[in-house]
Amino acid sequence: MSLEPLSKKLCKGDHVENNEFTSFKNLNVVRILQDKPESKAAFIHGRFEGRDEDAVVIVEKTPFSAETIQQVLSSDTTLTTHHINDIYGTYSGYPKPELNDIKATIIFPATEKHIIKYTDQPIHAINETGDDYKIVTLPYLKKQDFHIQWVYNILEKKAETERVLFEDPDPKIGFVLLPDMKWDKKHMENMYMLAICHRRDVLSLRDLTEEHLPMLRNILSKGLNAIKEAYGVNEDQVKIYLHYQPSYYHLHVHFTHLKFNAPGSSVGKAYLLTDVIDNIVLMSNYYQGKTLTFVATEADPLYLEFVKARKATNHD
Ligand code: G7M
Repeated sequence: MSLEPLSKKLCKGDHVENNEFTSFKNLNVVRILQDKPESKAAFIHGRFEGRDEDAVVIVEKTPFSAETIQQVLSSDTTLTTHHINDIYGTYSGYPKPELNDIKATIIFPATEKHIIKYTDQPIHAINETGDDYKIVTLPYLKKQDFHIQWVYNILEKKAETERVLFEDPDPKIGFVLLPDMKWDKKHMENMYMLAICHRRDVLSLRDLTEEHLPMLRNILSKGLNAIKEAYGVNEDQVKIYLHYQPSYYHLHVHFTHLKFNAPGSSVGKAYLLTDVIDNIVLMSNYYQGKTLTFVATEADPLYLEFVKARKATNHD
């Protein structure tokens, strides 16, 4: 299969904007990693014809919008009948292509980790104590490459510059606020913004202490202000949280519309920023001692580290 990049293969250090596709031409589906009928999304492992690298493609049907619904419900949309019974009829409708868009996310080249991340698998809850973090999680994280190019591209204004909504450049308490790649910016009720801090030495919630309170409060208040000014969404309509475990170990905060049931916004993953601030005010080392429960897939290397560590302890 082949997706056709506009440019040649992206090289290390190349400008990221080059890795752009104009169609799905030549993309071969290797495997459907996950099919999610409830969110009308599918996660695909693909490969370009004549290329060795893997691709992960996520396709999602987009919601209807008030601006275009009249055009969808017009004579341009042809209908084929499924069933008619008295006053009830069901049909398949075929709106014009421009009204029938899908959101596509393309990760190319995709790593083994991406493929594992998007593969449907059994999941498990892990209760990670403060000691578990020091003995199992942190050594595992230290073996990983902490370099997160897409994050540094944003912070260094090499990518997504035009999407940045707000920036506080302060190196200690500053951050960049921009739309999460999951948000198409068309539907306000799916609003999904990301605040990425400028500091590079904070891996996750586990590292946070009272030293970080000024940064956390800054992200909370300036993030909410910027969202209200730009999108007219009030602070009491925004859910603000951190993920634990995150996918990327450089501290960032999620801002989503309260009406949006965003992936990863529920118990077992999301920690409200206001709770985080309060807990740290009560006890500076709260997140170094607290048992944190997270959910991991069976193929997640961190889950496997925990299985190994638990086995070793049981044998002691
Ligand atoms: O689980 P974690 O807290 O690490 O979430 C990371 C978030 O970053 C997710 O909501 C992703 O959708 C988002 N994200 C990931 N990438 C690779 C990008 C990107 O390149 N640009 C933007 N704007 N968001 C991203």
